[in-house]
Amino acid sequence: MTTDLFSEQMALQLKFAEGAYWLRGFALPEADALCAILLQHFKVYPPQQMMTPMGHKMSVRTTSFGRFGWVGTDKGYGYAEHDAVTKQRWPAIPDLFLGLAQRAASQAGYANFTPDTCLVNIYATASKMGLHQDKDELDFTQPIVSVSLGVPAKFLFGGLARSDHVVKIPIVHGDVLVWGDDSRCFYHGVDPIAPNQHPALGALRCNLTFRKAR
Ligand code: MD3
Ligand code: FE
Repeated sequence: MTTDLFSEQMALQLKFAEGAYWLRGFALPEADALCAILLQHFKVYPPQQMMTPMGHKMSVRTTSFGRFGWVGTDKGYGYAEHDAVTKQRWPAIPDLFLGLAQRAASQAGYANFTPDTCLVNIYATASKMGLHQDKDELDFTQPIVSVSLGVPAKFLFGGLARSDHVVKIPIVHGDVLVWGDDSRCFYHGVDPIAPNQHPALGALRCNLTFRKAR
């Protein structure tokens, strides 16, 4: 019975900019399993504080799945096939993750989403991400799918210019956002995470972003 109620809620879908969709609770049916896989993954592929292009250490920690992962050291940054610290390749994107990302993309109207990377950003209390654009991928016709798990966050969403008006959207555990078309290269960021507790992830927020890098 509860599952039926959940399916009703899952239908809540908001288009909040051209090409951008907020699928509230879309990942809730898989959320516990996603968290369990992530916690295992962290033991073998430890999340690292990457360097920004400007040489600053990020407050967020990052690890990856897929053929490509994100690397940011003082020697350079971008998508790579090996981790800069451990020299390992990353494991394949789990089918559960891939299926979820593709269903979210197709729900938002992007039929042939073929991500080759899943970046995992881990936010502790006070971690944040400054306003930036995601422009290191080759094919901007492919959307970006973001899955939020753990404690809530305020997502910052601007426009194509850094000076464009920024709106804040409250993102919770299980929310999925899809960005493509006109919004694909919009400025975005995350406000500092407020102290909070989540049953599966404690004080953490984990964000999965699925992209086609190459
Ligand atoms: C809006 N991560 O890793 S994901 C990132 O919550 C990043 O960890 C944030 O921004 C996080 O680069 C936000 C959602 C996201 C991703 C790409 C976008 C939002 C976007 C591209 C255009 C507009
Ligand atoms: Fe980004």
